[in-house]
Amino acid sequence: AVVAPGAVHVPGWLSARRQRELVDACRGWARGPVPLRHTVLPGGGVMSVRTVCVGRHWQPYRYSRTADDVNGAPVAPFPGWLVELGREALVEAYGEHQGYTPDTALINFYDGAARMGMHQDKEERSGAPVVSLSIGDACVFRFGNTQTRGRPYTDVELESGDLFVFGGPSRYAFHGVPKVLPATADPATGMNSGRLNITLRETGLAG
Ligand code: MD5
Ligand code: FE
Repeated sequence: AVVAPGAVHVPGWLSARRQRELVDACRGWARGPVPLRHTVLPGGGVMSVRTVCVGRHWQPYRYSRTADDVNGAPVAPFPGWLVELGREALVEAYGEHQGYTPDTALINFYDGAARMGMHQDKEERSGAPVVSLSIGDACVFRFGNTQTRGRPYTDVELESGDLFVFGGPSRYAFHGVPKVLPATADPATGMNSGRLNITLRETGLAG
């Protein structure tokens, strides 16, 4: 479903097997070289979501090669199979992969109480689309506008296996996750509880 120009939601895109493989890969990255952690914002706020990065490390509000705000370690390399997965996602959403070459995955773990406030993703030096994959508990995803974090916005329920691609005019829309719907995960996906979200990005950061 095209939710807005460039914003495409594909329910149930990931097979159960692929969801399990992604959960396993994310659990591996969560063990190191940089541990899963609650990001601390410059004002002292602590995000309720726990995040680990692959390829490049995101810290408020820039990308780096090393996790300077965690343990200083270089982040895990971005695997070729995730580039291929990103290209498959673009073909599904837009009919062509557009040369998409993501270099970073941000992996967010939401427990039942975790939320993400309305924000824009502006640290990437590339206007390439962001690919979002959801596994585990369903959530309410709030897709907004490019001008303000308030209305108008559209609430979309994202379920395990869903693909969402944000490109074109939707790339810089405000968005957030106001609510996780607890106990909606199918354990067959590898997530017994909580929500896993994987986003693929081209950061444009050299090296
Ligand atoms: C999530 N993560 O469900 C979301 C999915 C984040 C984040 O927001 O920054 O880690 S990414 C949704 C997204 C990305 C880029 C642009 C737009 C939405 N958009 O323009 O709506 O954990
Ligand atoms: Fe975001």
